[in-house]
Amino acid sequence: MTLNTTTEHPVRLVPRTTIAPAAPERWSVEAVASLFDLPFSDLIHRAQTVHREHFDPAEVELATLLSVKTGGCPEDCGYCPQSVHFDTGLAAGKLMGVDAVREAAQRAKQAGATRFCMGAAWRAPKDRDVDAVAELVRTVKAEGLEACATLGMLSEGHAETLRDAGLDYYNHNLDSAPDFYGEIITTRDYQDRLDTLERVRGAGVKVCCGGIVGMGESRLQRAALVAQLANLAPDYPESVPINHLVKVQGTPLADQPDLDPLEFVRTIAVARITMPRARVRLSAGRQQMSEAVQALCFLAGANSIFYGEKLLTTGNPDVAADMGLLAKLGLRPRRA
Ligand code: SAM
Ligand code: DTB
Ligand code: SF4
Repeated sequence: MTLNTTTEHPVRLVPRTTIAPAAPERWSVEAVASLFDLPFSDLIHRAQTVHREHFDPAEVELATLLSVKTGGCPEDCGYCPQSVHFDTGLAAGKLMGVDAVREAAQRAKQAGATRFCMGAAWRAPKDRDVDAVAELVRTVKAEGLEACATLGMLSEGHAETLRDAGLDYYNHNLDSAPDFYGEIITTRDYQDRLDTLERVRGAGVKVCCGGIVGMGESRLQRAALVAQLANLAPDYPESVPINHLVKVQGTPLADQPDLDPLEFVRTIAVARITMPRARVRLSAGRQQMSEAVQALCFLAGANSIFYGEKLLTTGNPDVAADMGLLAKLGLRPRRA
């Protein structure tokens, strides 16, 4: 068994024929599934080893979310409280203005965040929406924060407009394995998502792309999601949010049975191993998770969290609780 330190990914600790990609930079679903199937301690050891080769294991990125345009979305994503197809009691709003966004960014920075992500419940923004968000991006950048936006599908020129405003990352998730996707969303297809990701890459904006775990998918389908992410061309995303389904009353997934928390930890570890240089974000669902499970996620290679008491529309641990948890674990926030 050799530790390959010359090629960056994948780092191999086991013979290539057993658990390694089929070709350089390409992971087969079976190879990813084999990682999932490892004994837990072997999986965590391998993820830790990869993590420590590429990152300071004591450092965690703090990213704050703000819903700049809430609700009223025409898509039917089965997990989402913001879809018009489901009655979740959420009031739809208009795009927030520059002053309110500046205040939120200042508060996030004051609390220690280095990254600020703006989410909008659009299927696809119009040109004028993108121009308005570009102004919000400039506002966030002026406060000395990294800027990320997630606005739905982008059309020609949109990624360039956002890039020119200073956008660092565009978030657009694959959400699930291709063969599970149709059970969750019918109003846009997998290829639409891949097309938007290509536009983002093409404009030179960093890609933030991940998915949701716990929607009723099989382990093989979790492996297929990770393989899709790891195989994205020309490279895997710089930032990979792994969301745990937040069950919201009124959505079709409200009564989804709980996923074994260790399976969520495994997903984080497998993402870390297959995408060694990515920021792997322990994303939605932390409020419903024990501190022990979150600690396992950090051990498995997560090095970013959403920080601040709200995600987009649902709750997140408060700042004091997160600072307490990081201190308990000897972790420290990434500096700007
Ligand atoms: N409307 C845009 C889109 O879908 O591309 C951007 C905002 S959308 C809310 C961003 C992501 O949030 C989704 O792709 C999904 O991964 C995540 N998300 C939404 N609702 C969630 C839930 N209930 N639990 C976990 N993740 C969720
Ligand atoms: C991502 O992957 N997770 C964030 C962010 N990208 C935009 C959103 C999580 C939303 C959780 C449900 C809610 O609060 O509405
Ligand atoms: Fe709309 Fe995004 Fe929610 Fe889907 S996930 S319903 S696109 S806001």
